[in-house]
Amino acid sequence: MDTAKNRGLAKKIGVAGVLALSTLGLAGCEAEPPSALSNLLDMGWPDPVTPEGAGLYNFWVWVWLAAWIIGIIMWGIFLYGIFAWGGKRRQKQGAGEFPKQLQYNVPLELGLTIVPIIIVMVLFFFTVQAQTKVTALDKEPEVTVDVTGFQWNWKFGYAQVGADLSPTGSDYDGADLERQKLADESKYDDDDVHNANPIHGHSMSDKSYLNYNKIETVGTTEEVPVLVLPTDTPIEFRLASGDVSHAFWVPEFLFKRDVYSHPEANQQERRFQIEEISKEGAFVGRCAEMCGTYHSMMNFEIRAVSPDRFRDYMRFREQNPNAANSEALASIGEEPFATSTRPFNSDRTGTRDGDNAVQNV
Ligand SMILES: [Cu+2]
Repeated sequence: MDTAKNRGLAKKIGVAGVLALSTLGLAGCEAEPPSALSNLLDMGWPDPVTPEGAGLYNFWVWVWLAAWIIGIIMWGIFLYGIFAWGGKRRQKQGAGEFPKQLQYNVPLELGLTIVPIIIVMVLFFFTVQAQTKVTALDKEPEVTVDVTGFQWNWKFGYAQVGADLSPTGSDYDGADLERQKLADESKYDDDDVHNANPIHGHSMSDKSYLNYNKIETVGTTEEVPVLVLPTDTPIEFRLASGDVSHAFWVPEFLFKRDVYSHPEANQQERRFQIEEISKEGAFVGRCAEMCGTYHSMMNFEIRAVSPDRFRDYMRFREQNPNAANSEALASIGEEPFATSTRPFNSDRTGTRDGDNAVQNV
């Protein structure tokens, strides 16, 4: 009789495990959860604007659902155990002090070992799937952007633009060879410099690894850099740091990647790709690696515009090399300055009264 009871309990736990697992099993990272579920379970994550972000978002919501289901089952079992087998209740029933003890019940113990292992394996499977999607370098980017983080701002340059979007009508190569040559020359010190070339034979002021482009957008203390990108277009980002470690983070991409000077020396990849930005708009970007005093003010904005307007923007910038980015934005009917964040005065002098917000921007 007792053995039969034990089997019953083991069976119930098994069924609960299978239920939780099949929910997970249904939940590929591609499958979009119902929106009511997302609103309830996304824990405040922003709505993604890239397919890669959507993959992460869906995975996040499904994992929360699985966690809640497993949690509720476990709490149910706890509470049942506490109330059904409590000492007082058993006393009233005239039963012995302890309920049936279940140690050394092999099927139960096997079940309680195998079910969590399967849960972890399923979570791991979908984690790898989502991660592979986000880090894949399998798109053919129409636009390649060089991102350079520095204390405490960003520089964005257009390295390559496909013919369809290019200001010239053919594949556009944005490398600024003149400045690149100057940068290359910084690799080695002159022989007469004291302690020349100390780091792997390179100068301490080596900047040859950075990319320089003809069309660049550089942030300043007064102006948040606005990186203009086309919607519905595969884009590649190449990250580099001019000094310490930073991190490129666009909350609406649900993605961030560390920005290093020499990521390859650390088995890191400097490139990442997105299949597209699926809607127009202004999306704030931030530095997500504590990089010094004004780290928290190291903001930027991605302004996603239609491919046609992107082409017009590129043409304006190509034809007006001395015009400000704000003028180019205005020329395609966009807000000239960042709308998702605002600049912060990082000049130490004159800001001791705590009034750091730059007005009138
Ligand atoms: Cu930073």
